[in-house]
Amino acid sequence: MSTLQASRLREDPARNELVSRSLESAQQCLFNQDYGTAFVHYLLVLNLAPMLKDFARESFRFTLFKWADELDSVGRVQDLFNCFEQALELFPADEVILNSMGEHLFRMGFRDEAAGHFHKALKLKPDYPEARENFYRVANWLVERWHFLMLNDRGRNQKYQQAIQKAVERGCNTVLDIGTGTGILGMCAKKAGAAEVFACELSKTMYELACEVVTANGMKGGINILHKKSMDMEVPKDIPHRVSLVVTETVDAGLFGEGIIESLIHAWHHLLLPPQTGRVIPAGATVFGMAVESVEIRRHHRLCVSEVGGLSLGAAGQLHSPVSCTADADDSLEPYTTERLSRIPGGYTALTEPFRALDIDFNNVTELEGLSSRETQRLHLPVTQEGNLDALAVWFQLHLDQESSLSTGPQEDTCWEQAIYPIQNPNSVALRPGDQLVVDVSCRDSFLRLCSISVVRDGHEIRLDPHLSVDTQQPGTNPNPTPTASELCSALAGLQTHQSPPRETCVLECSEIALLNNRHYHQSFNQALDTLLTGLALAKENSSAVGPVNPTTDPNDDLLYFLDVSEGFSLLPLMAARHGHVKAYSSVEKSQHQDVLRRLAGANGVHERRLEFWLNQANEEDPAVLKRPSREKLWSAIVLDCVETCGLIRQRLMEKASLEGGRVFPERIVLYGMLVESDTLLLESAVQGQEPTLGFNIAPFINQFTVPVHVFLDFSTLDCRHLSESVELFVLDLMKASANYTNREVKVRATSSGRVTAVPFWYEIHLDPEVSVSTLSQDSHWKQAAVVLQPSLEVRTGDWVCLAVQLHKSSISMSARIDNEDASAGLPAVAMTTS
Ligand code: 44T
Repeated sequence: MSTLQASRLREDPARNELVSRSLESAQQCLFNQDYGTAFVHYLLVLNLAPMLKDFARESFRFTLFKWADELDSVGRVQDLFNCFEQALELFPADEVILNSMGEHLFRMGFRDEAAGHFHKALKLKPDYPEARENFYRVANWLVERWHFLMLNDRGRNQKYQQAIQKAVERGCNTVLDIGTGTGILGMCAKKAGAAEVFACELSKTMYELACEVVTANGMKGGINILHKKSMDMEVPKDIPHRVSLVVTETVDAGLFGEGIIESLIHAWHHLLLPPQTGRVIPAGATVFGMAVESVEIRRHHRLCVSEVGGLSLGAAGQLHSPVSCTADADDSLEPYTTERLSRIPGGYTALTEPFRALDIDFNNVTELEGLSSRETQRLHLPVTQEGNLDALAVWFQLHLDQESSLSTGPQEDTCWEQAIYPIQNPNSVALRPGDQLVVDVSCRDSFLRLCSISVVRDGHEIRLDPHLSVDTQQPGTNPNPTPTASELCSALAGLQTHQSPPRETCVLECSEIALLNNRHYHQSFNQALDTLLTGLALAKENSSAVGPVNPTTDPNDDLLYFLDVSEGFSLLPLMAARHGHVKAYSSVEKSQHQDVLRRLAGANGVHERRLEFWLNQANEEDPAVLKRPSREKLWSAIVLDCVETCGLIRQRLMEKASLEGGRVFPERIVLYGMLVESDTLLLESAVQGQEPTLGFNIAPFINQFTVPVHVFLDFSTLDCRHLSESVELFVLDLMKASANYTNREVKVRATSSGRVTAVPFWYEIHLDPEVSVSTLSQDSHWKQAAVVLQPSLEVRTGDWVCLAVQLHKSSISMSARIDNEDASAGLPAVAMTTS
């Protein structure tokens, strides 16, 4: 304590007494690990004597974090956040506290709020690596990546601008931009000369961005931006009077997913002038669909294998992805997912011509209101191409006005993805020319729903989902009652249906389904497990042969303990348990998923005692401590899932790797990368100057949310030029977690001239010295990631590029420079720094 502080304290003896006693108590409690009491004492001290803040900051933070962990572990969420709020009242600009609160928020699923905290922490201290890493992980939620794509799509921006300009010139003088994003359409209206422009945006981050952007473009007074959902707006509270033009692009790949129908119905009733005087851009839309074959869609949405890793999957029941569009009324699953078909790995085949699924006029409120009560429309689509029915793909044309429209189709060169309605029949549906595919189109709870009902072949109609209660008899088809599925199955060679009674169904994530479908992955694990378990069993036999024999020993004594700490559904414990003399611990949490594993255990001859779900046993006092097998001191083997589906190393991997144990699976992962030139990656990560955004200054604002690592990349279909061979970038030894280096410089030779804009990377996962799996393989459930270099680097053929790779905790960063010196040896020079 400084003498100044000491002298100030002296001014009020009673208060000083209280402060110093409380401080002492705080320190004592801290020493006794009574963090709750220590925290209260610190709060008192710092509120009474703010001049002690600097002195006590470190211990206060430490106390807070410890206490928060305790509150967290007993589920006292509200208390936890109250503590953080009290702490932030005392230290509003403390980046460490902000970051830590962000981490708690994130873990509890409050991603937007978490991101806000990381962003604040980073603004306070731009070189704070923890906050930076955290921010990069969540920036995607705050400002979704499609904003960059849409803003970079000059064609789209220009079409909207022209339509808006025409409308304003024809007398639409008051404008509301619904879902303004960065404010671009509102600015178009203002620039076109609209007298009054209003804009609303429901996301807080986007609203704040729009305000910054509009100010920077000198339109602060000209556009009134509200942080509101349009449906919560009223005249005159939010806008003084009704407007003559609503502009909006609140549409997703499936057109209705952002709620455009509800927003427009509300706007027509409350915010817009009556039709003729009032109008909407876009004026309407036409939705198209098409049946497709795609291996990539198939392997992510339904189980395509009956056996993996020596396990028969017959007893698994019906497993499907969380994306499902059935005729069931109370179907709460997402009806579609999205893909950019032009870039889908493995390509796709169109099995029908594109068909018109729906037309909608946004300027007709009766039509909008009638949409959800429109009768289901049944379409008969001629099959034009032989192939497996894997999905219906949907896109649309947005009619901005009479003359101009935008298309989101698979053939167009746009930023748009298509909506994908996967088929989840347990058996494949082989279509051939001459067949008719029967599809129902309806519009329920604001989603367009497309459902493949049946296939008509040679006058017979065969249902794709035999549990449907709808009557499939159609004019023009066989007038006889629908034959049973099995009759038709034998009659219609090649077209199979599911014949068994309803089975247990269970939903898995798309990546979990793709993993189950990955034979090679499971085979590799099986091989490595075999080697390991045989080796361990032999070693055990040898040691017990020399030791004293104890006849009372528990038979469990000679078991090998196998722990799988993978997140998500995993068959590995079951595969291990099948090897005899193994007790396997699975980290699968959901009871439905545990049931599937239990059924599979039963059907594959694994005794139920040999498979346990360790997360069930976490004890009350300390849920984080895993109950170890009582006899055995160590795990014989621990399995880690090192790489997340998105292509990043799993967070806290090294902490998991240092669990006491014998063998760690995998033992080593090797990171590979390649220099590439890819404009696509640039367009997806940052707005490229003012040119695409019609001269408006938007880039510097939204680009604050640029992240240097692009995830969920498909390197196999990325539009890019390879500027080098692939090169080993980093090795992570999981058996010796502490021995890893954190920085490495790798030299790589440019094989072509060009501009290095990115370094895509992937992993070779070494299970043992002989067996490895690559996250780049065709049937992998992993995607890849790429570091986008800022700025990019010009190279000429033969140049040596020095890549400095850094691994901080589990996040990778890279920088590149040309380094043509010392390359004479011909071998890549490598420098490493250990942690
Ligand atoms: N993504 C397209 C969907 N909003 C576009 O908060 C295409 C996805 C996409 N604000 C790859 C490529 C693409 N009142 O900021 C959002 C949203 C806001 C509203 C106020 C309302 N009623 C709403 C409704 C939405 O509007 C903004 C635009 S939504 C556009 C969605 C490039 N993946």
